[in-house]
Amino acid sequence: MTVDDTRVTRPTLARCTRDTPVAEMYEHYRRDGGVIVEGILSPEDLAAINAEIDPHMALRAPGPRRSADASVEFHGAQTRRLRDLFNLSPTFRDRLIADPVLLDLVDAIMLPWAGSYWLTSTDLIQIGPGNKAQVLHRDQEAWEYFSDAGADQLEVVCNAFYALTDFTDANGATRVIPGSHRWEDYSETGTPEMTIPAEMPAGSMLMFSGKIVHGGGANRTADEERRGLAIPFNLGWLMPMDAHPFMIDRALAKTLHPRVQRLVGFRSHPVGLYGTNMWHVDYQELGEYLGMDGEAVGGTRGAPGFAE
Ligand SMILES: O=C(O)CCC(=O)C(=O)O
Ligand SMILES: [Fe+2]
Repeated sequence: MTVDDTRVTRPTLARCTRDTPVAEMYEHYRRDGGVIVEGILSPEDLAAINAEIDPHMALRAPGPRRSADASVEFHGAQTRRLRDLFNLSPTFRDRLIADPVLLDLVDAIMLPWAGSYWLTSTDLIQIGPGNKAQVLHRDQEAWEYFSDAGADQLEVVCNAFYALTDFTDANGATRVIPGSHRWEDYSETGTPEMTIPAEMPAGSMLMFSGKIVHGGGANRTADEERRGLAIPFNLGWLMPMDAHPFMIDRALAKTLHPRVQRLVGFRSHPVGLYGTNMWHVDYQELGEYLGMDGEAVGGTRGAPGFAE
């Protein structure tokens, strides 16, 4: 398969299913800056996650809560957000985040650039009726330097955005500008007219690049809540947002899949410097030091088949 390297904006995003080969998903992602994977969650897992989240969401007021929260334009005045999914949802921590289809796709995106990657955060974003469209942005702006560096540099962050309810144009489906990862000038974030809604049925996932312009859509319905789950991943040598090693109890971490343990800081990160680990204890692999069962897995720079 060859990569279409034109700078022409495509008016749409490709749709795959969880049976589509990951290499093909990745090709779509590279060309358009994002790809939709329909039905990545089973109906059972979707229902279980929603049921686990419901009681916590019911207690959460809309709008920013703390001084450290983003501005109201970014957070959303009628938007409820919940972080800390590892403690709130067993189905999230044991199934959604440990899904090899998800992690193989993130490997394809991130490993050409670093030996490992972190889970940046878990962000449940429930957009309520009347919420205005979110300000258009690129997620990599969180690591300021990269936006000045422009398009021709590495992938800093990719965002796996799960629809936990149906995403429609009317209820606030994420808006994206396909192809905006290839723009010359990253100070440009386009206009709302250039965006398309990532409409998708509940249980689907939109994987999009930190370089693509996007934002939550306006919820123009009278009574529909749009529930999404953002789980971004950033390169191993950049700082993540959520302080997971301080949020997840060590006993709980022991129950996680080894691939997931590393995402949240309970395993070392292999790097290219003569086989050295980063995030270790006196040269000992962190998982070993902490008594995590099983082998540290994955994390080879330039996963086979996905080299540039
Ligand atoms: O809620 C959405 O659809 C997008 C949210 C988003 O892009 C963000 O908060 O960074
Ligand atoms: Fe975003």
